[in-house]
Amino acid sequence: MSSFAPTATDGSSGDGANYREFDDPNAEFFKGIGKIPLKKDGGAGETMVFRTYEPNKQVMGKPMKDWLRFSVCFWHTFRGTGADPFGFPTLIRPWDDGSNSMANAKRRLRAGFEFFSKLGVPYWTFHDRDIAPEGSTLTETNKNLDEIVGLAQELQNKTGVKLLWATCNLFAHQRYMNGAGSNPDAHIFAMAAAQVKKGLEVAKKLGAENFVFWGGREGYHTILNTNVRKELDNLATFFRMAADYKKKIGFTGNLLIEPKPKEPAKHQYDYDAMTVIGFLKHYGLDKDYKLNIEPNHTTLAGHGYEHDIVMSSAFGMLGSIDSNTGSPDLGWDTDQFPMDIKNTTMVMKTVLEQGGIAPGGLNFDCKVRRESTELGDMFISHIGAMDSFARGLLNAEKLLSENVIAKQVKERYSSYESGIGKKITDGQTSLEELEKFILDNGNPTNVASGRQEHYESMLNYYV
Ligand code: XLS
Ligand code: NI
Ligand code: NI
Repeated sequence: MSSFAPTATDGSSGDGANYREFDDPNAEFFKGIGKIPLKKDGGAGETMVFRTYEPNKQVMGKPMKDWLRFSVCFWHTFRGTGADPFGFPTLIRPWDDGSNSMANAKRRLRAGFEFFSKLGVPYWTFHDRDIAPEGSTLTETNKNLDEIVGLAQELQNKTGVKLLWATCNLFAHQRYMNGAGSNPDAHIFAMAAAQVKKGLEVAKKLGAENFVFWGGREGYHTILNTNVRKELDNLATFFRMAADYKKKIGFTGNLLIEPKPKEPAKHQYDYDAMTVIGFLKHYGLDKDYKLNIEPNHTTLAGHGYEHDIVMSSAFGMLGSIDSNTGSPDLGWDTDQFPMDIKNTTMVMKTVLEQGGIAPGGLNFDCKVRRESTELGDMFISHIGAMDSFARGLLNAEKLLSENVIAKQVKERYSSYESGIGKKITDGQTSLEELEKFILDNGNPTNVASGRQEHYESMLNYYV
């Protein structure tokens, strides 16, 4: 979220370009890059073309684009600077003067919409504070936001790019260092609530199809100073008010919670999918919220890449996906572009099995590496990830339509389809009856092989 860029004072961005030329509403930001074409036979060296993603190709009765519903996130791609705790920004964009001015915010937004259009994604996502600078009072902040939202509306209408989801940044400002909806101070809780109220209004105005809550600092660093039950009760109140206000203003998008186990907080309350589902059910919020799953968070929680996608889908709670990946050898949220076809195949298998992800989508909550400094890298990264998901989709289509794996999984559970197994499935038995079953039928002897390697080999057949 850092906007840690050098502030130019002379209107130049350091590479000869003058950022003021981008104040012109007709300025072109990505000169020399046109609409990204499909070129299946370009060879390995051509990475500025789609090899597999064909938005209108029919897959299981729907165009590819309807299964994938790609989205670009504004925070990484237009606010990321490559700065890290050890070094200065490396991603210096010619239109960005590094300032927090409204003029800079407008240039970034125009650059964003040109990028979305040339890439050919149907959606974008943002945090309130990504797009407009915070003022010194809530009134001033909301005024800034309204002005930029007006421009966003204009650009959405002009390009046809839609808003997959909006969210509030309730973690970057110093006031939120101890949390937002779980903050020990009621004044800060109120500030976060006011921010979410405005966020929902903005989401409605821009036709957002969802609204996301990621609880970056909803958690604790030491249990010694923390009343966990109080914080969780308050957090539930926070979510309940948001659901009520959504209904009150007639915002029809889905509300989504994005689990993450840690970073920045040591322990985050929204640890993983099952934790969030349990929380929502405990507080009676499960009809009002679904989940936005980010696989890099899933792996940080110590699970396999697709685990939270599968778990939330199994409970009808998979609302959207922040399709990125971590680095298995680094223990933090590296937010890399998903390039592993096995991972994308597993994700798309679940998406196909549940009949689609709408009104959610695949949002690229990903950032180019600090060392990928060219403007072209912004495209190549997204194109590569879109093609990876397109391939995953085609693999999953084949896997599901051949029905080999599903048939074998079904067979593995077939003992629950009749006799005592059917009674278990229907919840129509008891410990006494099952004891009698064992006494009559003897101990189980034919313990079947789990055949893990067989299943792994079958998956490899499709990848
Ligand atoms: C951070 C999260 C964040 C959310 C939106 O780790 O992934 O980017 O998606 O607040
Ligand atoms: Ni995310
Ligand atoms: Ni993340």
